[in-house]
Amino acid sequence: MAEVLILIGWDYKSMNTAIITGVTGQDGSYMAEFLLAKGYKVVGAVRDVEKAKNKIIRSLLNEVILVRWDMLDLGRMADVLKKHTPTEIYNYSAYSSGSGMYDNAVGIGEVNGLAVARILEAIREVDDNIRFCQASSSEMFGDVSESPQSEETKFHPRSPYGAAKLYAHSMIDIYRKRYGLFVCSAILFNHESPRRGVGFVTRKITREVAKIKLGMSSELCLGNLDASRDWGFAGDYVNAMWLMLQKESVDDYVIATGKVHTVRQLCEIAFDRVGLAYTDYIQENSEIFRPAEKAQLVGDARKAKKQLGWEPKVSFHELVNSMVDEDLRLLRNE
Ligand code: GDR
Repeated sequence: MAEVLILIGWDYKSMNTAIITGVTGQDGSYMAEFLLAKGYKVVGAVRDVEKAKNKIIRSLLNEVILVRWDMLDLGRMADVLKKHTPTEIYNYSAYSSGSGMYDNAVGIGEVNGLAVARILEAIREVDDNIRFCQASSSEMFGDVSESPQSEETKFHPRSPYGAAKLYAHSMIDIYRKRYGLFVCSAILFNHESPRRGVGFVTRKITREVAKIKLGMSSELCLGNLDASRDWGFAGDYVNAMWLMLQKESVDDYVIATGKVHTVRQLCEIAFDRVGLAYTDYIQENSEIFRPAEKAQLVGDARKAKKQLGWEPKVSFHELVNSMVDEDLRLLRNE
C-alpha cells in the first residue's frame, strides 16, 4: 500500500507542467534544466519551432517540448495553455539587449510590455489557477534617487525597455489585486553566465579575454570602465523565481546580490584568470559610452532572503572565472 502511495505521489509530481517562454536564451535554459531536475514536464513556448531546435542548448533538445507561441497572439497563447495545462509559467521572452534599450521602441513595447497583458488574459480565460512569474528588471528603477533599490523604491524608467517592463510589472500587480491571480514579478538585477549573449559587457569581456589568451585577438574595446552593476549568476536567479511560485502567498521580490563591481574590476578578474594584466589590452571608446548614471543600480534582496530563504550562491569572482574558462573551452573546440 505504502508503495502504491509513493508511486501516486511521484506520478502527481511528475505531472507538474511548466511553460517557459524564451527557453532558447540564458535564463530559459537554466530554468528548463532546474525544472526538469525536479521532475516537471517542461514546455518551451517559442516563435518558430524549427529555428528553436537549432538555438536551444543541445542537452535540452530532447527534454523540452517545443510549441509554437506568439507574443502578439492571445488566441494562440490560450490554445497552448488549453492543450498543455501548465501549473506554472515563466516569462523570459523579451528584447534584452543592454545597448539596444532605446532601439525599436514600438517592438519593445509590444513584446516586453503588452504581451504580458496577453499572457495574463490567457491565464484568466483558460485556468486562473496557473501561477505566473515574470522576469522584471532593475531597469524599471532607471534614474534612481536612492541606493540600494528594494521593492519599495520608486520606479523611474529611463528607456523604452524600462518603460515596457514597468507596464508589464504594473499589469501583474493589477491582475493580482483585481482577479486574485497568483502572478508575480521577480525584479532581476543583472545576471550572467557562460550562456550570456556577447552583446552584454560580461560576456563581451570574457570572450575577448579568451581570444587574447589564445592569440586570436590583441585588444578589448569597451565603453565606460567606471560603470558599475550588481552582477549575479543566472542559475541562482531562476532558482529564486521558482521559489516565488511555490509560496503560499504571492508577492514581488528584488533578486540581486547587493554587491557592486565596476567594469574595470570585471576586466581585472577576467584577465587575471588567464595570467594577463588588463591594462595592457583595454581601449576605452567614448563612442560606446552610455549617458552617465545618476545613482548606482544595486539591489536590496533582504525580502527574498527573509521570505523565500533565497541567497545567491555564486560569487562575482567565481562567476567571471567560470565564464572565462568556458569561453576558452568553446574557442579551443571551434
Ligand atoms: P545592462 O547590461 O544594460 O545593465 O542590461 P550590459 O551588460 O549591456 O551593460 C552593463 C554596464 O556595462 C557598461 N559598459 C558596456 N556595456 C556593453 N554592453 N558593452 C561595452 O562595451 C560596455 N562598456 C561599458 C554599460 O554602460 C552598463 O553600464 C542588462 C540586460 O540583461 C537587461 O535586459 C536587464 O534588464 C538588465 O541588465 C538588468
